[in-house]
Amino acid sequence: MKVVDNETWVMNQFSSCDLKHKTRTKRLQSVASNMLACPEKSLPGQNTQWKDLKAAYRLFDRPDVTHAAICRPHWEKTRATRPGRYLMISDTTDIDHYSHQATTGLGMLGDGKGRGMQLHNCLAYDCHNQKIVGQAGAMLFYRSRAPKKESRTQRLKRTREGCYWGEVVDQVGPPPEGSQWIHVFDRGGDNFESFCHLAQSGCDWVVRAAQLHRNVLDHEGDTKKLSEVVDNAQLLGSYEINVRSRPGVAARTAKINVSVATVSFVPPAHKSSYVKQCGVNEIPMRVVVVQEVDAPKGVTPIRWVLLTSLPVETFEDAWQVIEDYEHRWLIEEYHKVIKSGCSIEQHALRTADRLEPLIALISVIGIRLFELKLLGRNERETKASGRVPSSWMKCLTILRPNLKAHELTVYEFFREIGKLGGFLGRKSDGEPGWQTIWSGYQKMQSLLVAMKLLGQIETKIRG
Ligand SMILES: [Mn+2]
Repeated sequence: MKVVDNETWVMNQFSSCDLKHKTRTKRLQSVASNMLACPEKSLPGQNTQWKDLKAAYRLFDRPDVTHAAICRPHWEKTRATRPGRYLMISDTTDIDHYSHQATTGLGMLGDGKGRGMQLHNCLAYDCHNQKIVGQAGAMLFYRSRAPKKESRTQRLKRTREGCYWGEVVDQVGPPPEGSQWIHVFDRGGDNFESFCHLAQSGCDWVVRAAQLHRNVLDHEGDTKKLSEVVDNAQLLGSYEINVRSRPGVAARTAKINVSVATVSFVPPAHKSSYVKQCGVNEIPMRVVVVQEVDAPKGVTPIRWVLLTSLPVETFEDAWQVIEDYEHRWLIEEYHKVIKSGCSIEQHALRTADRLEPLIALISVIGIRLFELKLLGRNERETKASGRVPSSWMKCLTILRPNLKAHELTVYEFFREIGKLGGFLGRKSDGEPGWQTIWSGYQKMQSLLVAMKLLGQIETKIRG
């Protein structure tokens, strides 16, 4: 896959956004380009001309410019996967706008002191090519305070956060012919309703169990607590991992047992209205148990209980499920990109309605930045020239005249970008960190802007 330059990328992502007026789509593209040039800045820092800034504010103020309208073309592109195996990794993150007291329409965060909204994202990952495909779906929601004396029926009627996991599964939809999509959820997504959506989605899943006290049917059809099934799961094999030290806990080599069981989930005694009407009564799945044995005294042993629709017969099968779950770091990293890389929480707009489309734009821009970050890691053989935009290559040649830029691999190219941001690149330094690649990318972007301006001045003088 070729890395396109920023302008082409912005065109590909946003030119087909339906904002009910062509000039708005054009404006969105220029706001996006300005954002990509310095993603960590605020809107006034990105749109330095007053007329551009005003136009950006006006854009986000239009009722037709919504979160979904901006993201939809990107989502559709992401969902058109080529045949292969893909992970659909979801998670919720808090967008905290506590520091902007003037913004209205925000919800509650954490213990009720924070103000902001929740962003639930689904990220598509191509297992074979080891790369991010894009965002496959997302939803924004506002947490409301539960009424003081809430009855069970009231609680079941109120839209709860657990619902969004399933709703985003529906939004993402079924995979195209030849593609296998595997939804990956952490414990936040473990509720019966989510599994109803998953079972009907045409997708597979790997979900970390949160509710071990729930009743399930074991392989003989007897009702048991999930925790009992976990304790009696069949051992498939074991492995050892090195666990790094944490404050108060020494580093150790942990011995991990991997076991498996077959269960069926059944509806809980108190059903939400969705569960009542969806008609799902039994959801068969496998339980993969990752359990540390002989942990030292005072140390909480590692334990993951993973629920999956994937077939698990052998240790290798179980290993695959564990590996799929371990890819969750990608969504956590993506949330870091949009929060610290794109300063999503620093944007001060007057109402939540205007923040929503801005968050949409940042979410898509964040995919681009995240892709660039991961790209270098996996391409240690391919030559960078022909893969990265020629303007980037030119930039590096100007900034590092002694470097044979055209002989670099993609991996080396991004290491050099990291060096522009202060990465030393000695043997002991490992891989350049997020912040250094970032600041190197910034330097390259400012040089690109300068080169473009210089070109315009030259044409003017010649003309
Ligand atoms: Mn989570």
